[in-house]
Amino acid sequence: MRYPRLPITALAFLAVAAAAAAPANPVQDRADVFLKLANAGYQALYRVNSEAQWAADTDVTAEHDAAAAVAGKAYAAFAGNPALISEAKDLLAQKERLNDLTVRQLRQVLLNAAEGPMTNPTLVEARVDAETRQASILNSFVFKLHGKPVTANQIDDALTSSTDLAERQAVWEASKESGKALKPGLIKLRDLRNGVAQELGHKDYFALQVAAYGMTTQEMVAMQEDFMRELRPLYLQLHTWAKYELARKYHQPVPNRIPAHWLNNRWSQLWTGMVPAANLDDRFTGRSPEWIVRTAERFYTGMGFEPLPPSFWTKSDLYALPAGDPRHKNTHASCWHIDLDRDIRSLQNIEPNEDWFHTAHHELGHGHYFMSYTRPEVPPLLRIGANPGFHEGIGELISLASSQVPYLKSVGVLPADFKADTTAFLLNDALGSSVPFIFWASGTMTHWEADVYAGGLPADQWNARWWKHVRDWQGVEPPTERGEEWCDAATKTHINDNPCYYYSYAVATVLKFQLHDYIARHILHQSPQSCNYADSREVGDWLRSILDKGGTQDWRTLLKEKTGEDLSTRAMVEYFRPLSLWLEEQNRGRKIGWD
Ligand code: X8Z
Ligand code: ZN
Repeated sequence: MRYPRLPITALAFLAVAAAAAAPANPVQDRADVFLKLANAGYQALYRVNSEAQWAADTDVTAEHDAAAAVAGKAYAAFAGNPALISEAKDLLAQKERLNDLTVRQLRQVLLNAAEGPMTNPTLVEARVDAETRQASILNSFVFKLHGKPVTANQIDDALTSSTDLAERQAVWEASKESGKALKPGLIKLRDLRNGVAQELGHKDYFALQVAAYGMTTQEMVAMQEDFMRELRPLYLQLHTWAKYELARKYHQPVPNRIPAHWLNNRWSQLWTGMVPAANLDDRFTGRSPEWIVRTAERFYTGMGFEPLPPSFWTKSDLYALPAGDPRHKNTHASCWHIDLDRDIRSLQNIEPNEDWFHTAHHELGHGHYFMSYTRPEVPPLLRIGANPGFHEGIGELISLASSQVPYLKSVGVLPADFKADTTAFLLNDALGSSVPFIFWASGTMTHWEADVYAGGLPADQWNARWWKHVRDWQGVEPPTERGEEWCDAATKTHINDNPCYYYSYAVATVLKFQLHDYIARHILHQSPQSCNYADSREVGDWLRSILDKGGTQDWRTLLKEKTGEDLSTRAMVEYFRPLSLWLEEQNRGRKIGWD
């Protein structure tokens, strides 16, 4: 196979033209010329690649897979071109003569190149093929329960509603079948991903991903452990409360760790549905999936965000397929900036329930982030979040805002005369959206992927290590022993298609409380536990002043400038302080924790 090469002649021509202008700063001018070409080529090939990946993710067929692989290689041929790499390196070696925006773009050129460095085309080709194959298995996997096909939504619905522990265990076990099918591809991909990262001097793929934060693996893991240390007292109280509550519900003795199939989420990442006084699922019955996503969009436009373009509504793939539909698509949710311009699409499987209500708000957060930084001042290479956690955090913030009682009343999810039990809502919020989530994201997911990618953990220890992390960090255990014939980590979408990224969701969770705290106290002058941003232009303006920067500023500086703080769990701990006091009262006399 031959790859298209960067048109070196064009580069040389532009360089000569720039030199002829007798510039005052020839290095800056050379960089300007280079980046003009690099941005244009990047945007063009990014679009071609996204279109092909979109088709493959929303309709798994051999033809779409083949096209996705070809497009992935064409993109790498440009983004990982050796001429591009050496020019970016050469210019960065003279970075004191370049402005900050230029340096940031050149660094991004190298980060993009490291995903498919064409200094080693055989390796890149093997990676693209293996990624395509893995996505195809993931996106077309058919779960079976008692021998019959079930959708991921049906699995989640059964775990939300069934009170029969034997049935819950059968459903939970059915949800783990995909891991077996995905393990061989993941073993291959671990080596290929590490290989591409090492080609440009990164230690491994985990190190390449955390480089987007300007951090090392050790720094990122330490930061995640700090989050958990600071939130541990609250988590232990919640864990204790939850296991007593679940033991009562299922008429079982109180366990030390919580059996995974007692919780409603397949990975124990969110502990939803445990607080009847704050359970909203019935409130969505009879609503249409379209209402969910239109209501989410209203939240953003009400704050003065420009509406998503008409093509969002015609080109997105937002709704669940019925069981047995011949089309297969990814069962998770995502939002895509197809052309780094105004072609923005979301892939979801929306059904009218609380989970999808929050997910729709989350996804549109990505969409409005894309819209905000798509402007001439932000070059295509920097049409990214301040860091990946910022991108995840905006949707999480709006998801938090959309779960507050005054807002739910304003959109009719709750009746106007609804008397909220504030403790129940706070408890539901902690369990269902934030606190156990940190121990899953910062604990299990981050540590397992660091072990696998940075630590080179042998594949015959993957499942044992997975459950060690689940037991140690989350205080959860499997219903029965899980041997190495399983690969329970691989049942999580991101382990396959968004590797070494999940700590970004923990960053997003911590960040959402910081942003929310600032908005509630300094813009709205309301209580963080009960405030309503709906229709506030002032909140919208403040948020847009963060989002419209894209990747043009250092994330730490931006956060400090906007909130006066460094990244910190302070706001999250304070938000739940009233709950901590309540939990200590409820748990008096109980054994706290699992050790
Ligand atoms: O994957 C997502 C989004 C897509 S970016 C729906 N989230 C994580 C997950 O579902 O595991 C949102 C929060 C956690
Ligand atoms: Zn997201």
